[in-house]
Amino acid sequence: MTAAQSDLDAYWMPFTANRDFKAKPRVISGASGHYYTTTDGTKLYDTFSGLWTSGVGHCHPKIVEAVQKQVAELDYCMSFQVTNNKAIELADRVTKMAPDGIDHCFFTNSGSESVDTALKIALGYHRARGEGNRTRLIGRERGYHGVNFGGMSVGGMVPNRKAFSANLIPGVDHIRHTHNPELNAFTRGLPAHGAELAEDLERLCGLHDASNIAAVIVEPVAGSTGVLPPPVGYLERLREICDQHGILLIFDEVIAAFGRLGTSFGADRFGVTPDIITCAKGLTNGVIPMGAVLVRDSVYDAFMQGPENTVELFHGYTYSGHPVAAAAGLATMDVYDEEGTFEQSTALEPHFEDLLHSFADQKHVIDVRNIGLMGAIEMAPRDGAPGARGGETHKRCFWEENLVLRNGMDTLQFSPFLNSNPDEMEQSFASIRRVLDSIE
Ligand code: PXG
Ligand code: PLP
Repeated sequence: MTAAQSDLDAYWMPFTANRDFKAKPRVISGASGHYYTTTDGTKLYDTFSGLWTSGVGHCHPKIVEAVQKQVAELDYCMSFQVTNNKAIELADRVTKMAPDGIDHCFFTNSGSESVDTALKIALGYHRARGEGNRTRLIGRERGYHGVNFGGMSVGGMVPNRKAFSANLIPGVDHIRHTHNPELNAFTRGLPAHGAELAEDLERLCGLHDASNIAAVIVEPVAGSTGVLPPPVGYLERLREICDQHGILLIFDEVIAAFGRLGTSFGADRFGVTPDIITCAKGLTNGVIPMGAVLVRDSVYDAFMQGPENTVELFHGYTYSGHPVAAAAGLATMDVYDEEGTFEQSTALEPHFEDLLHSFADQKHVIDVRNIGLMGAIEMAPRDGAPGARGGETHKRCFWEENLVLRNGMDTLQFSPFLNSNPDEMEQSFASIRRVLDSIE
């Protein structure tokens, strides 16, 4: 091992081929705006805004300043029985941005925690209303809801579930995913075909009796499994079926919230309001970890019964509503407002869409899909080596083009900055084309 490699050895990297990375490491030690800097001083353009996370760019001065000020003013305070001014302010601010009727906010530290919190709230809600038999949770194939036991169980990513199969939580079913390349390949925006897949929820209501089902959780646009926008009419139909049967609808907006679709929430873009929204990432621009669960008044009110001196929900984290994270969140919301970030995102969408679809006739490309500033270019897998073509593209972009590009197997995924410079975005796609031109 070289010195650099042995230094890395202690660190077990998440969702990474550790040995492969450590055999030839290149480590990021700085960032500014739309670029990272590595320990050897190389600048890398970030095509994925962190992991769909840093929408207004890295080290935004306004957020940095707010964090520096807060950490010197109130670094931490107990989150149970007492609270802090910044958490209160951020809950108020975010619920005012949320769709009408969603007026309460529970803080977590990540998307995974938000999802597990939302599932527990759904179960507690039905129990508080005397429908404690509603315990079944419904997810969707190809969904990603984080890595904690609840989120993994309602999730539908096979590699994430495979090793833990016997220990997934019981009482979970999945509706079918909506990806249908035979009918919808190369769609710009929402696919025309597939609204009828929402009827799969009716099938599960028939199988279990709807009176046993607590909640359905879906990403409005499936992100991690390669950007799958919902078919026209699909989310509306899910909402109708949930209303008909008293089932809570949860939108997992860890990616979709805060401007990624040009709106405050994915719910706004699609005109469908769920009962619960989970978010994280763009809540603080990734600067300090934080997530949130936003709930309808009727959900919150169901808990607010009984003696007033009793705890209504036996759930919470040491760091729920952390003051430094909340200060980062408040500064992030200021940036969104002052810089018109969501309008910037909306304005970039057509250009981003054209750039993506200019790859439609590139060698190996079998589908291109996009909505908002979420996009995917899917390549055919190599015979007997699924993922190899995507992995090689990622690596060559990293080393030859100084570009951080995300691939999920053979699908290249894109999450440009909400305030991207169009020229830089174009140059990044030119780099990717150079690499794809020479990939077998
Ligand atoms: N729900 C959704 C919809 C997500 O996208 C999570 C939950 C979990 O959040 P945390 O903060 O616990 O990671 C996510 C996270 C990718 C990628 O490459 C996506 C996520 C995380 C890492 C990679 O698409 N999404
Ligand atoms: N494990 C132990 C032993 C703890 O004391 C706590 C919190 O007090 C936890 C886990 C949970 O940690 P957190 O609240 O940061 O999620």
